[in-house]
Amino acid sequence: MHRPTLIAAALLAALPLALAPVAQAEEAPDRKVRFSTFNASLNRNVAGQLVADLSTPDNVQAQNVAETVQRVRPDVLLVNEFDYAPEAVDLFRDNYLEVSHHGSEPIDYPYAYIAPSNTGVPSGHDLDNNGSVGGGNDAFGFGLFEGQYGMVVYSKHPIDTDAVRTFQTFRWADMPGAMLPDDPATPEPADWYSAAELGDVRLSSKSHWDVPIDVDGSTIHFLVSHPTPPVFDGAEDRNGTRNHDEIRFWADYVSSDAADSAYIYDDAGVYGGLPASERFVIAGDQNSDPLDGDSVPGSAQQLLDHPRVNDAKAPASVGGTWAAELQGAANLGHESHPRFDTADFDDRLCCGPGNLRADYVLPSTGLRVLGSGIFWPTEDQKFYYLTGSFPFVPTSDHRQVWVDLRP
Ligand SMILES: [Ca+2]
Ligand SMILES: [Ca+2]
Ligand SMILES: [Ca+2]
Ligand SMILES: [Ca+2]
Repeated sequence: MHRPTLIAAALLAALPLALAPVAQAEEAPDRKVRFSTFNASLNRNVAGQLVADLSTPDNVQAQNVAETVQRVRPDVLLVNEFDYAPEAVDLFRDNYLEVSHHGSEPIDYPYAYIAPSNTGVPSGHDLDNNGSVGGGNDAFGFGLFEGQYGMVVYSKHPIDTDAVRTFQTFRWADMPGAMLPDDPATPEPADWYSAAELGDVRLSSKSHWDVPIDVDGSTIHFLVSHPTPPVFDGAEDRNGTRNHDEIRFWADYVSSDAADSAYIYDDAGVYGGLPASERFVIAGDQNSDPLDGDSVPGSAQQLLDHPRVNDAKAPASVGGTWAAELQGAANLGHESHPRFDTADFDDRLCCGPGNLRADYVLPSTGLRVLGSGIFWPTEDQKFYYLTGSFPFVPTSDHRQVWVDLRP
């Protein structure tokens, strides 16, 4: 209906002023594909609530999520924190994405992919060692019900669904040199989990998916996940170590040395990683800032410093710097520059890590980066009502992140 030039002009007019120069300087009228990740907080407290909320067009938070996506207008999008419910995929399209909000242009995604998540799936073990079995902490991934905090991919380009690989059931202990947590109360190393538990414990707190996207006739592998936050545990750091290894999974998967990924098997039992000839984009809330927060040191660097990953034009925003200065407290002790922050967390020194770079879109070195950005307006910019400032959270505590590539 619209020529690309008109869409680009409308987009530039719609973007906050501070973000526009990124797109303006880099925008090419043809041959551009925008990959994006957004932890949208479309999780709910009980099973079925997300479907109920999306069954009408009236949920204000879902409207805000959809409008954010419409303002950023990615071609390929990962949504983290979207409770697993296949019917919710269409409901979000029909009642929110394909509807105008505050004058936004509706957006169509003809293709989508969703699959089950480890969250809330009972493991049958006492994984948090509190003396009883059951509840979110003893599930294969933390969740109050099956599929809470899941994820979904939307795309304007065809998804090769038959070639998708999922790694939901891959066992943590099958990763060579896994950073298995240690019970500090016993002399034996790496013994937080019993041998029986390690026979079942899965690496992925949600799932890891390799989703091949057909962009103008050639494939880009969209490698998506949502590693556990490295907190909500004890001295054994079972979540910190798991976060590290969930990130490591993709580092091994894309290694140009096939020996590094030979141990990996998918849910269909097929072994091996991504051939070195393939192009990819790693995306998702990795729950790990390179320098700040509670990660095991070096966790994010496994990807940022990877020889096959290009982070040279890292997404940034003016709003991240503005928010860190306004909110102060924990942010004052941070080492990462706040323009790279993607999440507006609790800043109080008692209670939270402050703002972090948590959400990443990381292309392979074979893809040319045309531009990138983070949707984080300052208070005087047009779309501030979509992001707010902690503790005012109208949409999500995370910001949408994108990278533009020459396919
Ligand atoms: Ca327990
Ligand atoms: Ca021990
Ligand atoms: Ca904050
Ligand atoms: Ca920060």
